[in-house]
Amino acid sequence: MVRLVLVLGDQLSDDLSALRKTDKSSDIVVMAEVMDEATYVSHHPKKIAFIFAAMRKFANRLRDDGWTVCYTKLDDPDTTGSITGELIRRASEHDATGVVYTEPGEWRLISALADMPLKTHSLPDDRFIASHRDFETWADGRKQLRMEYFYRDMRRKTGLLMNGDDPEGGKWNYDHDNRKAAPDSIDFNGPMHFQPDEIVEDVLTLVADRFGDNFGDLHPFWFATDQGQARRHLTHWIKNGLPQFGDFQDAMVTDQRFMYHAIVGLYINAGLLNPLEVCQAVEEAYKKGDAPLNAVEGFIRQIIGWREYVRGIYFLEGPDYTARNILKHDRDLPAMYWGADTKMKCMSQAITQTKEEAYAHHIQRLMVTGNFALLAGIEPQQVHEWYLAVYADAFEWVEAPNTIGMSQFADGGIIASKPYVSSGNYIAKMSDYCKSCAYKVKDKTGPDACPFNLLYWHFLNRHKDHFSNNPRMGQMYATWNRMDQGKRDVIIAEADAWLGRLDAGDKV
Ligand code: FAD
Ligand code: DLZ
Ligand code: SF4
Repeated sequence: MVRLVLVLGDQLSDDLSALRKTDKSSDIVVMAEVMDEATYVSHHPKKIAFIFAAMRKFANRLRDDGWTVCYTKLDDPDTTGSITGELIRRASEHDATGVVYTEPGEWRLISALADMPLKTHSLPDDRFIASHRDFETWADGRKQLRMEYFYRDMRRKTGLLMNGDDPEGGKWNYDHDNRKAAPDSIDFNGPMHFQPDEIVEDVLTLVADRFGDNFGDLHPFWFATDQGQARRHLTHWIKNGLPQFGDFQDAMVTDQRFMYHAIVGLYINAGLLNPLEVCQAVEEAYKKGDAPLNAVEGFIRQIIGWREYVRGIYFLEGPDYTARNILKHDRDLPAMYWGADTKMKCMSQAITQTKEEAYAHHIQRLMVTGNFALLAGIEPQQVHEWYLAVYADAFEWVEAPNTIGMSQFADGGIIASKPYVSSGNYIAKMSDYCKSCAYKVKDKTGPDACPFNLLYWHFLNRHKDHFSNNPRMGQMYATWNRMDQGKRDVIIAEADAWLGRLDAGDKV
């Protein structure tokens, strides 16, 4: 009696539930590079190469461990082109009785697998700390699903940074220490780079051939593609980046793509690193006195707090979540997101590094490209597709709540209690971008006015019915209402004119 064991491109973990619950002496692992997965959005070539290379190496690792692995390469002449097609083909080849799999991180695949004409057994993805049941129980009966309270439960559950029932240092959250402005220099030289080996080179040739026209640079390719490399990178970052991670977590500096960030999202999400083990290694650095509490707590909160929380929201809210558009935004995503020239220094920095590295850090995603899309009224589904395509760490369970919810407020405030919008002031405070921008951040109106300044008021004005009673936005509306009518009219007219130039495809 043979069962097939599906391992997806973001399930590359030794302790995957589907591998734990099956038998390597009789069952067969199925892994498949397929066009359906490689094209549901126009993924960045580096992301496709990362996943295919890591899949090939993980398949070899399983074979070394005694598994039989049926692996489909993208250019296999017999491929059906989809995960379900490959399972059906392999089932008939091996006379298999059914398929065991760990639940995928996307509703699309969950329903495709459930609809297959094969006997299926779906197991929970217990690489996460909170199960669906845990999250539902926590959410049940709460008026607001605020991450901070969920996070405290995760601290208690994992014991991370706990002294008995109390948080280490006496406080749960040290975020107020983590908002320092851009430093003059950075003494961390970024993520560890790995020289492509033969397996990676083969994948790079394939990806260049098949996906060379997608947005994004394939070369230089330096990502880790197996667990050993990912762990070496983590150790390198804990030693050299973690100590200052907290202080400059929100800062942005021209041409400094990585700042003190960990660049571990892609490795954790694909399964090469285990999230709890990453947090334990970081806690260990604190215990040894190698990293301060604000950095360590801030990092652990991102993983056991935000990462678990957004997954909980994705599964709680259901498959229609990605279609939400409470603010009825309908502008097309401007060409600058796909690399067209822009005069806005902050946007060009975030988008250029996205193109070159398949990476931008959180504040670039939230307060530059996300903030701009929200202020300009871009359709959230186009914004969602963009984020899902361009980042190496993007999988729908984590990307959609961050984009649709946190960044675009399209879910009506399930994740964010107020929209993450700001004028150019925030970017000027947290970065050095404005110093060399063609626009002037101090100009509120006029030919050189920073577009974020114009669009900020345009957003508040056009959505006043929605937000003016939000207690967290009272101050913003009070400032707007205090302005004399003539000034407000000029701002709105200039913002409309600027958006007109954006829509016309002018370089703005
Ligand atoms: P660090 O800044 O070093 O943080 C450490 C880790 O914490 C990350 O690797 C990640 O695992 C976790 N983390 C931090 N913030 C979040 C968050 N808000 N949600 C979930 N996990 C978090 N993260 C993704 O993993 N995939 C995505 O597709 C994704 N899309 C995003 C889209 C938007 C619009 C925004 C605003 C944020 C998005 N994030 C996403 C969250 C965050 O920006 C990335 O996790 C982070 O930038 C990854 O870089 P890093 O590994 O250097 O993280
Ligand atoms: C993202 C991705 C890509 C580009 N290609 C594959 C693939 O060919 N085969 C595969 O098993 N997985 C791939 N993935 C990851 C899946 O899209 C991911 O498992 C689902 O979106 C669920 O998170
Ligand atoms: Fe961005 Fe405005 Fe600053 Fe230019 S002036 S970098 S557009 S915030």
